[in-house]
Amino acid sequence: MNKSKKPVTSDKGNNEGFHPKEATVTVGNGGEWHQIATGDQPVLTTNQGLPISDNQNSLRANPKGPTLLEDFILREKITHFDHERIPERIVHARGTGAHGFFELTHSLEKYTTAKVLTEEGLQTPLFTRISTVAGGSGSSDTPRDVRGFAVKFYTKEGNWDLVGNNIPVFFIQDAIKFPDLIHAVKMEPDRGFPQAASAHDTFWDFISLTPESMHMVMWVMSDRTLPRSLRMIEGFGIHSFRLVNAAGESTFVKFHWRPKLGLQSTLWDEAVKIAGADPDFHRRDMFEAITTGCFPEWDLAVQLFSQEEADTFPFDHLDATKLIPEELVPLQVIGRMVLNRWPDNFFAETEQVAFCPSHVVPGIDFSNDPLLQGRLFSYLDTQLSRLGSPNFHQIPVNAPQCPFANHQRDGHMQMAQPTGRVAYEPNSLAIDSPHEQPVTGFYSTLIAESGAKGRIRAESFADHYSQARQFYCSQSSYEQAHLASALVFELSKLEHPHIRAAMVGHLRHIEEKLAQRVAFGLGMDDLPQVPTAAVAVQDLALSPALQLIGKMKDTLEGRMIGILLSDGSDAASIDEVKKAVLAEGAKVKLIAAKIGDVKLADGSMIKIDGQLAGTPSVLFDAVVILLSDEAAESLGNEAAAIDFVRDAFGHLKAIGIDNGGELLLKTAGITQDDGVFAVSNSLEHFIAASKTRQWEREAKIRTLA
Ligand code: HDD
Repeated sequence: MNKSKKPVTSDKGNNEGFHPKEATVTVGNGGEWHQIATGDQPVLTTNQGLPISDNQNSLRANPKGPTLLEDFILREKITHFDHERIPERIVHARGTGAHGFFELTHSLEKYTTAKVLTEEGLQTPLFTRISTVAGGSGSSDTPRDVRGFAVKFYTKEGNWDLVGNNIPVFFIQDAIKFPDLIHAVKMEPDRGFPQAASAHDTFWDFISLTPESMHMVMWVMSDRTLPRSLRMIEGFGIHSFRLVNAAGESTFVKFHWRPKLGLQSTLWDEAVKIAGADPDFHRRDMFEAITTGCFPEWDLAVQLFSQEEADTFPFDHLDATKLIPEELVPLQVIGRMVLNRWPDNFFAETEQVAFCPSHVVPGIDFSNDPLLQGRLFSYLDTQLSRLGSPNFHQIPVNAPQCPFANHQRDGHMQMAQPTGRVAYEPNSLAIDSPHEQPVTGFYSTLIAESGAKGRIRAESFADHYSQARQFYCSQSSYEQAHLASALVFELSKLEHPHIRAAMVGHLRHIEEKLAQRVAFGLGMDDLPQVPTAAVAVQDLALSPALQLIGKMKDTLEGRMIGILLSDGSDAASIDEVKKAVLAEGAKVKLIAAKIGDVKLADGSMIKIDGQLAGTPSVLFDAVVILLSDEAAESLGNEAAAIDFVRDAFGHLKAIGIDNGGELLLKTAGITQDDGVFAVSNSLEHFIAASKTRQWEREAKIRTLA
C-alpha cells in the first residue's frame, strides 16, 4: 500500500496510486460528489468510475509517435475541460457569495403570513451574492459601479429571493429599456472596451437622452459606488412589494439592508490604485472576514405604507427612480442577516446560484412597478440560458430546503427519479401525490385594475429632477465635491462634446452650482441650454439620511491597519500599536522592504505579512511608519516607500509615526497636519483618527470640482 502523503505524480507511467482491491468510489447523492477510498488517497477515476493508472501521459502509437484517438481517457478529460465555462451573467457577472442566516427579531404578523417574517427568533438559512454590474466575471472589484445585493432565503415555505442593489433607485422606469441601458454601459461593441467603466461615450449618450436616469446618476457619481468593503454597503430591494396578511389585506413594503459596520467608501484615486494592487480586494476582504470568524452582518429594515399614504407622497412609489425618504416613512428593523460560511466551491455555488425576483413566498406579493413586472420575466429566462436546463432548481445552491414536489418531469440534467405512473393533477390514482393547497398556498392579492390598455407612461412618473436635486443638496460639502469631480472625470473621457453639453444641461435642472462646477472642470466657457422638463422641479425637504459620511461608524471594527517597518524598528512600539489596533477589532498587517523575517532593534525577529512593492498603503484604512533612522534614509530612495506614505496622506488617512517615520514623511515632501500622530505620545488620537478620514486635508492637496 502506498503510505506516501504526497499526491501521486509520475512521468514514468507507474501505477503506484491505484489499488483496485482497496478502492471504492461513489458518485452522486443529490448532486454531491463523494469519493471514498481505503488507503491514504482517493483513487483518481474517469467520470464512469474507471480507475486511472496514468494521469501524466496520453496514449501514443510509440514513445515519439502520434496520439491515438483511442485514448478515451484523454478525450473525456479534455472534453469536460472544454465545457467548463457556462455563459457568464450578462450583468452582475463578477460576484462574491456566502452562506448565512436571517434571524427575525420583530414579527410582521399584522401585515403578512410569510413565516420568515412572522416567527420571531426563527433563523432562516440563506445565500447572498454581492456583485458589480458592468464588468465581466474576471474584472476587478473596485470600478465605479453599482453593487448588486441578492439574497436567497431558504424559507420553510419555499425560496424567497430579494434581488436588489446598494442604491435604492434605478436608472430606468420601464423594463423595456434595460437592454438599451446595459448595451450602453458595457464595452462598446465595435472596439470591445472599456471594461467595467461607465466613463465612455455610449453610456453618457444614453443617459443624456434618458432624463429619468438623473436621480440614479447622482447616486452612481457619489462615493456609494466606491465601497471600501462589501461588508460596508447598504442593500435595497428598491421596488415596492406587497405584504399580505391572513385577512388578505395588503400593505406596501420597501426592504433595506443596513451594515453593522456602517458605511464606508474609498476615494476615487484609491479605488483606481486598489484595482492594480489587488483586483480581488472585495472578494478577499469577504473571504478573510468570514474565514477568520468576523462575520459580516446587516440589519433588515422595512418601510411600510398604505395606498392612502402613498397617495400623499410627492412622487409615485411605483416609479423605481424614486425613493421614499426615511424622514417620510421611518425604517423599522425587523431582523438581522449574518454571513458565516464561505462556499465550498465557487463555481457550484456563487456562479450557479440563480436569483429570480419572481421567487416569493405566501404573504409577499408584487406591486405594479413596471420595472419589477419586466424583471419577473427576465430572470427565469436568463437562468435557462445560463444554466442550460429547466432543472436548475435542483442544483444544491438553488434547491429549496423545504420539501418540494410537483408533476413537472424530465428535461436536461434531470437529477430526480420520480416513481409511479401519475404525473398530472388532479388524479385519483395516487392520492399521496402533490395536490394544490387552497388555504396555505401562494395567493395573488386581489387588486382591481382599470384604465385604458396601451404603451403609456403614467403622468405621475414625469418628475425626473426633484429627487436628484434632493439627493445632491442633502450631501455634505465633501461628498458634493466628490460627486462633481466624478462627473468631471467621466464626462472628460467623452469624444463627443455634444453629449457633455447635454449632460451639463440636465445638471442645471438639478442644481445650478453643480452645473457650474462641472462645466468649469470641463473647461466649458458657457453653460449649455437647460433641456425642457416635463414638470417643474420641486424643492423637496433635505434628507440627511442620504449622506454616506453621516452613516460612517465611529469604529475600527472590520478595518485593516498597515505598519511599515524595517530591520532595527522598535519592538515595543510595534507591539503597542498592534495591541491598540486589535483591541478596537481591526486587523494589522506588517510590511517591510523584503518578505520573510525582520530583525528588530532588541534582536527579536518578526514575521512580515507583505512586501512593500506589492502591499501599497491603498490596502489599509490607516498606516503606521515605524523605522530605524538608517532604514528611513534608505527607503527615502525607494519609490514604493515614498508612494506608500504619499498615497496614505493623499487618501486622507491617519498616519502614525516614530522618528524614522517622520524622516520618511519629510523625504516624501509631506507637511505634517492634524492627521499625523507620533505614536509614542498620541497613540489613542491616532486610533480615533483612523476611524474616519481626514476630510479637511483634501482641499489642501487636491483640486476638486
Ligand atoms: Fe437585474 C441580474 C439587480 C433590473 C435582468 N440583477 C441581477 C443581479 C442583481 C440584479 C443583484 C445579480 C444576481 C446574482 O447575483 O446572480 N436588476 C437588479 C436590480 C434592478 C434590476 C436591483 C432594478 C431595480 N435586471 C433588471 C431589469 C432586467 C434585469 C429591468 C431585465 C428586464 N438582472 C437581469 C438578468 C440577470 C440580472 C439579465 C443577469 C444574471 C441573472 O439575471 O441571473 O436577468
